[in-house]
Amino acid sequence: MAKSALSRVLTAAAASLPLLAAQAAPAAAARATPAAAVPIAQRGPATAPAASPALSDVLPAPVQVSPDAGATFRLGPLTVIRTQPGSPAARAVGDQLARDLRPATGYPLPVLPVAARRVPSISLLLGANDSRLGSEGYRLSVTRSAVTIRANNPAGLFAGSQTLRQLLPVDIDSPAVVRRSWTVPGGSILDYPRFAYRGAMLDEARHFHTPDEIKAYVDEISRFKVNHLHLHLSDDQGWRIQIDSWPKLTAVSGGAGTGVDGEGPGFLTKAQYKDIVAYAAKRYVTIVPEIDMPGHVNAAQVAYPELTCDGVAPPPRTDTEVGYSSLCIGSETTYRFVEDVIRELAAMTPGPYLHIGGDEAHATPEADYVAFQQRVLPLVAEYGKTAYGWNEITKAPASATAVAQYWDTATTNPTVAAAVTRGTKVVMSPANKAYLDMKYDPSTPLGLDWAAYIEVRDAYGWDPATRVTGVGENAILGVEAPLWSETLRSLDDIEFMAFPRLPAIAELGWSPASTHDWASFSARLGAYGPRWTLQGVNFYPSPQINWG
Ligand code: IFG
Repeated sequence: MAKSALSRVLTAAAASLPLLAAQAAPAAAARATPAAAVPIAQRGPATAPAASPALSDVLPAPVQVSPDAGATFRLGPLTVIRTQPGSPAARAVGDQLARDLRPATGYPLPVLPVAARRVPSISLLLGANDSRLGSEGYRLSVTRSAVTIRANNPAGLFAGSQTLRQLLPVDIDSPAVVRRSWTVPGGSILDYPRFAYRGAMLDEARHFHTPDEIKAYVDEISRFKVNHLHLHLSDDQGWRIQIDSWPKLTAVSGGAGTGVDGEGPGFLTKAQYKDIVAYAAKRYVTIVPEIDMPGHVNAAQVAYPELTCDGVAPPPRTDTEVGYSSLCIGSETTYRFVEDVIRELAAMTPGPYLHIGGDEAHATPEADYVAFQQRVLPLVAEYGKTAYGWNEITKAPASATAVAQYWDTATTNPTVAAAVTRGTKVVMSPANKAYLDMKYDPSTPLGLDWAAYIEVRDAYGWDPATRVTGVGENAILGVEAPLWSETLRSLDDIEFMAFPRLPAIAELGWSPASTHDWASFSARLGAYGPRWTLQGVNFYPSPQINWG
């Protein structure tokens, strides 16, 4: 290679080195005891380098994998990450990939719009012009000299880069340099999602998870191609998002003493929310905010008694009861409040969905509930968003243009099935399959058990398209794994309940039904475990899995 080309690569490499220190990992900042990068020598007995992954060792399972054993790619100190010329979004994906690969390899991995010939390169290119890929799919090809990810959109490049990370040896997830060969198995992968919506949910109301904890969770869920994070921002125990026109919502119900057992204080300022939205967007995760109503509103009514029918503020609640609160359906103050909240939430949310809750409105008479939804669901559309609510909203005809989140444990629900015939789309979150706050088994120290005990195999062992009578593949927008926080207090607690079950839900949302196979999934999950260990993720080592 011409000296000038080599010197250009090395110069770019040298320029990129300061970046190494610039990235403060949110997880480290979020943990009670920062999980600093432990130098190799102090990490205890060196384990033999784990076997390098096979091309099919990917979570979620790709659509099509074609190994070529003779075409192993070796990542080296001269490797360059090349991105689609003229695409800042592709460049951003390349920069993120470089940040993810530099700590363990110690390589500069410069990100350039071009790569000189014969320099080993990882290329992230657009213009795949392949309709099968849709907006999130990709083609990955690995030869001895190059790794190439092609997609129609940058989201596909990000998805492909998450696959690539899993094709490198487990040590790639070490926060400190590991001296070893960095191989990628040869061959090609064609991949794209089954469902458009693959979501996770954090309950900010029962316990306020900080921005750093939320960002750490975004990092972790995006590795499994989860592309939505639903934030449950209000409930009986707390209000967790700044609303300028109703400032006491956070001043009174976001402060000290709020949350379950009074241990969940805090709220997101608009600046923090905006920062989380931007952080998530870089990982192709769309934030979905939820304000739960007309039930689950005690915290709002503590702050604003005028939101009750008798004008008397209820006492703050720090217990875990549900179904006792209701907005005053006949009062115009209620609808001024609702519209103000929807307007401000829509203005700070680039994503298409506003979740307006709708669950467990046991203190709202049925006719009032429907009347409320008939007024409020269209309001969401007026502010340019698609209304999203728990499946009870399907009692209201206005839900025909909304998304219903199915959390029922039953396999039949005539109201939802009827709504589907009117055009309602469904996100599947059956509480006895997808609720990550359910205990794994009776011995699990955290979580609840009202819906079911959910071990990994239970979370994996269902098909969203056949789970509910009358709710078939075409009605399903996707899946979501809610994590309620009544019993959670830290990022470690979030991780213990989310992993390893979240990858199961992620695979149900991304992979073709034809690849659904417990033996394959559990083997791939077992091989993934050591990556969580290296990252310091506090996952539950389920006895159902042979951990690598
Ligand atoms: N049901 C409630 C949640 C939460 C949950 C805990 C929904 C839609 C039980 N509503 O799930 O607020 O308390 O598992």
